[in-house]
Amino acid sequence: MDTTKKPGILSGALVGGLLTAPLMVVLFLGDLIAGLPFVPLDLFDWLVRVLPGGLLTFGIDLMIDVLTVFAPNRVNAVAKTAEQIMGLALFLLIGVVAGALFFVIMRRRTESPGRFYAPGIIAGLIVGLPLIVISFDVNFTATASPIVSLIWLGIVFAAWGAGLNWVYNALLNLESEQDKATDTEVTVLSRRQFLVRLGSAAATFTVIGSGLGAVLNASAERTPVSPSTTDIDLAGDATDDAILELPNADATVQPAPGTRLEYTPVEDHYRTDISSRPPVIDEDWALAITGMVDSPLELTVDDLRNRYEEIEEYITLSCISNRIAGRAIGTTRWTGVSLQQVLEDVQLSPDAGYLKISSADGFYEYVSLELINEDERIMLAYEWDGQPLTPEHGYPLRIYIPDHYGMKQPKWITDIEAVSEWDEGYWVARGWSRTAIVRTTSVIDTVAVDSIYEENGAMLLPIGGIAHAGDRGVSQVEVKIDDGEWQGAQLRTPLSDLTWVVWRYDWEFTAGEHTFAVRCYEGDGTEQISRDEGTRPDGATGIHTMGESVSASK
Ligand SMILES: Nc1nc2c(c(=O)[nH]1)N[C@H]1C(S)=C(S)[C@@H](COP(=O)(O)O)O[C@H]1N2
Ligand SMILES: [Mo]
Repeated sequence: MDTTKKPGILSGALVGGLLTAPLMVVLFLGDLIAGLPFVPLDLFDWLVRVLPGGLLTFGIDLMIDVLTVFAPNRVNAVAKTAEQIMGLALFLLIGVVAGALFFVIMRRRTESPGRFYAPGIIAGLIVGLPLIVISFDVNFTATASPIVSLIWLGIVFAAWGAGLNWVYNALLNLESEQDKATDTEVTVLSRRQFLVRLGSAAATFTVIGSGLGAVLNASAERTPVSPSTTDIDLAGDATDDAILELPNADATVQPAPGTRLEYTPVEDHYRTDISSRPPVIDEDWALAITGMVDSPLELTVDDLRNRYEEIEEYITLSCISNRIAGRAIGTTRWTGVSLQQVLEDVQLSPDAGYLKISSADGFYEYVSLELINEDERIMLAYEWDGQPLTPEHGYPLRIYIPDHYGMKQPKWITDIEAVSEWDEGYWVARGWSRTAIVRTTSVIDTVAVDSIYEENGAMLLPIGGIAHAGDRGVSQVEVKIDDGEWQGAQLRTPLSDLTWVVWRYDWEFTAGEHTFAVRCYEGDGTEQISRDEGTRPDGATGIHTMGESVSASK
């Protein structure tokens, strides 16, 4: 038969794509129903781990830029979804390329296609094998046993390859039947008809399957999630009683309308993870403290609660990749125990210099014992906002280290190992700061043009936001309007000396287009860095400015 009439590279690409969509649905359902690995997200997570830090940062920055254009106020919320979509798209692309290659190779074959789809099954396994290896490497969410997962993935990829083979054969047979008819137009049409039918079957399966998945997912999510039973009403319509719960309830300075919430609801707290989904934690989880210690320990959360004094602190956590005025910063109440106390019980060897803290998702970081010995606030935390940590935020245990960016503070801790030598932690190895000390920044959240008010005959425009300097405190915030002088703002009593500070400045305004700028000083009077610096490697610095048009009518 004339090879030009055999199905070619484009049909292969199309068929590859059409079969990969249902393949993803099958994998997704396997995950939901039986805790089997969901390879597309594993593929993405694997890339995140192996890409060089610079390239990865470039990619993340690009994504944040794009999201900032489309969803400026919800960048963090949307970012995870965007990552997941990229994982699916990449997986689909692999299917398309594999389909194209398969058809190209099959065209070259001279023997007639067999009935058992051996070439397809082999192709499916060739594509599947590296993906299975990757999945086993980075998947921390599958609960099925590895052997079951292996068999499942082998079968699914083989079936996908057999499907490719089946479609190839079918297209080829259509061709030869049409050869007898000698009417080329009919030939083209029926091949097209076949592909259209295949496409609608694939689409139907994909839609129904993902619909089913969505339903299963929703019912699965509803059950275990603990409602936030906090009695602090964060929406602002709290009863007076509830407001008294916060330690700065008697603060006289109120946030300017439009300032971000001083106490971040856990569900709105930013997330930065190396995985698309939180790792699944073993039911018999216990923290293991090992290495250069005389008496290694295994501690459950209950052990921690019962054996050590509980400490509680209002804390602002921020990500080193948070941009000036970004939302990758949040404040909540942390509960746990002092790491110093716990370490007393393991009898560290005098030669131990660092703790290597490892997590259920493969993340790890080194903390120096010198730092731990001088700071009793360093906390193994099991609660946020008075509730056990959520799966996203590190259940069952995470560490808090004052004055450091989040990248130094593992969530989902499984092991603490005392070691003699320092080594690079997960993000340090990828080019980020070795020390990751929080940099001092201030942000304008609002120029409240809708809340202009009159006081003593003057019309005042509230301007406000936050300033943050790790545990060094904020002593002063200043605002500059257009080319005016820097003016002192009012500082609201913070929730603690480990949180951001809410500031406001009530400006006797003039109508028109204005530019607003803010800067702050640390507790000891050190001025914040005003030079613009990007997030990598040490965290962003610079003066935040904002333009706003103010009209006199309001
Ligand atoms: N195990 C683990 N811990 C981790 C991370 C992670 O990916 N895995 N991300 C770190 C980073 S970069 C930050 S900023 C904080 C974010 O904590 P959050 O997601 O609870 O806000 O967790 C840190 N701890
Ligand atoms: Mo981070």
